Amino acid sequence: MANGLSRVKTIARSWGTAARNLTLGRDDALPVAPARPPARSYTVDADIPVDIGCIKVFRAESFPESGPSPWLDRPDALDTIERRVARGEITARQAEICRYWTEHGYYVARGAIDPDTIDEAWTAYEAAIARGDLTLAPEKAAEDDPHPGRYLNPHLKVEELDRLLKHPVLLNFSSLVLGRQAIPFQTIASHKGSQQSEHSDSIHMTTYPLGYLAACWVAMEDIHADCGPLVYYPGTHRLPYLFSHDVGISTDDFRERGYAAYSERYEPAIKREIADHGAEPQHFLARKGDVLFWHANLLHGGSARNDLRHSRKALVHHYFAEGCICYHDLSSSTSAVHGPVESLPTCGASSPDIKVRRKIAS
Ligand SMILES: O=C(O)CCC(=O)C(=O)O
Ligand SMILES: [Fe+2]
Repeated sequence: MANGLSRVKTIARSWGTAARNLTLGRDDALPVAPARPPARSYTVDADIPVDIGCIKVFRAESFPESGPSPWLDRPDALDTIERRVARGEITARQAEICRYWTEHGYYVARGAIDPDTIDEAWTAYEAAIARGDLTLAPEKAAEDDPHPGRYLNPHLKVEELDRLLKHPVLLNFSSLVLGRQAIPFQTIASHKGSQQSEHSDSIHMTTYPLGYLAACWVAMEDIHADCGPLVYYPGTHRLPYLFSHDVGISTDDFRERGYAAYSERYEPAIKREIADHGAEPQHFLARKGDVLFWHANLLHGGSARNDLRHSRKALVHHYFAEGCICYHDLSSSTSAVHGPVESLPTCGASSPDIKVRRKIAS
């Protein structure tokens, strides 16, 4: 019995590691469709201009503190919303959503995607798996776990998923709350709950200036309370951003120990933040086609799967905004959205008028 239990624990642990490794920059710990070469400009729209080619270490502490913050994060957000409605730039309904976002850092759009689109996308995903175009790792939470693991960026292989990532409702919403054009970056498809520890996506997908990431979770079926729904903590987007440096993960630590360092230092720090601020969890109990959008810094994770038999079919999308440097703080690397490392411009080449940024950590 003890043996059986420890085997289950080992499986759960290694599965948990795999889940955490589903980080969102260049990592390849989980099955992933090969990335297409993107065509992003390197122009950075920041109060303190920075030349991407001059950055040596892509970590938060390498960048100056600089705005502009996304419009809904600014102290005058509510006034700006009113002015924009008065000028007819946004509707009264959009204004209501924006006020909600400013205060809570998320928004639930019920029935945002019609059931036929959902079914078409999921059927195409399953067909690609059945054809062997995508191979999912088992990521078993226990020996009798019937569902396969997550898959990173299936939209690169399945056209219907690519269409869903670029669905106007999702893109328009993300652009509205970011205040800049949203750039589709990534999809993660899952058959089951991730049980991923609470985190802010900003340690996995960081932007300079900060805050220019939006995520959404699309329910691809009705979500059962015992399947390990997405858990999120309203209002936590207003807490300070927490990066590797802040929790004592050095670049060497991450290079040598990878996500062991993350689970030792970052995950407990986030749990402490949640406890210290008395943040209350909410669970996304959804109907097929419902979508939860969240802010770059909203704390969230995958809750416990109380009943392993229940699936939890979902697609998570992440969108960056135009005019940012996008990087992976943990591994100190640029995001795949900027293309291959070799193709990054040299210092001074992309923005001839910006020679060096203020203070570059080496
Ligand atoms: O689906 C989940 O349980 C968590 C997903 C997540 O945190 C993410 O993709 O950012
Ligand atoms: Fe996340």
